[in-house]
Amino acid sequence: MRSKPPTRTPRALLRASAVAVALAVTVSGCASDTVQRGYLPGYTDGEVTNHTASMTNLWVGSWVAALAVGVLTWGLILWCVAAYRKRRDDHRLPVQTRYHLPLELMYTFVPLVMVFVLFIHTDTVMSSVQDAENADEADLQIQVVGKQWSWDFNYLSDDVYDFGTHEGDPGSITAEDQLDGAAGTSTSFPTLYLPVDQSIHFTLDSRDVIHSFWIPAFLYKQDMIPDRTNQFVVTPTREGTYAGKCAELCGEFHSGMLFNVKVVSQEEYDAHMEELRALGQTGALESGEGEENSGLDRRQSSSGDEGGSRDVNDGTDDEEAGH
Ligand SMILES: [Cu+2]
Repeated sequence: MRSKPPTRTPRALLRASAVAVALAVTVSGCASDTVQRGYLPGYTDGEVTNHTASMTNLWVGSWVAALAVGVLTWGLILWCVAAYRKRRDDHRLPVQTRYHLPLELMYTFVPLVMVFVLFIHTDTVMSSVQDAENADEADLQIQVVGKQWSWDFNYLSDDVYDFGTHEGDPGSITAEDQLDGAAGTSTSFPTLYLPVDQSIHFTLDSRDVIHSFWIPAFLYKQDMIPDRTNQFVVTPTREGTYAGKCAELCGEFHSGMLFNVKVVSQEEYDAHMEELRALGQTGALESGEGEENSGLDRRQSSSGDEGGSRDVNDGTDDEEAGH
């Protein structure tokens, strides 16, 4: 390195950056769908909800902006290291820059502008998701109640409800377990039905501790807090079955607090509502805390005796057969 003329290094750097830029352009041009989505979950045949596109754009845009700032910063650092390195016959202290007002103003305002731009974009997407003004005009009102360690679904617009029961040790296989519908298999999880292309206003509550309602494919999660109701509005746009889970460490069996989401046609959704009505699950489960709560009683009784949980497994098996 030392023997090379000093102009070589900047030129080499320039060439390296040119190659990097060319590579980036090539890679982004033929990047797979997964890469273009910034590795977020998604499908090639359509967006999962009316929000997933804007969320993906926000995510990818933030990374591109961060990368651009990073490349510029790393480039300047490397350039300084190379261009202003100590030469063999140079024994003087370099120029020391202090109290340089324009530079310090730049250091202050450039990050402020960057944070502000990120904030504006985040706020725009967040407000469109929470959509508090249009909550009442949504096609459907659904209340989800988190509990240790399962979920209750109140289909308020249809005046029916469904409930999940706590799986003792999800994923474990004991002698009592059967292969079909055994504890911890996906058929025993509660299933939330949503009609495709209908706007749904979710209200989220908790019976006991803080949970978090998360459907990874919807790219959104929100906390469920005791004595406080959170809400958001979403329109599922792609039929399919998706996984849902609790995203807040809520106790011993937090990892088993799972549910399924089925986005189905309006006819299938109506049929499922009729199934729940036929099971006598009309009205809504209370969402507050307390022993008198019907949902909690149900959960305790069904997790307490073997017959109760068998009934629930049968119920979910029927749903599976119906799809
Ligand atoms: Cu939880």
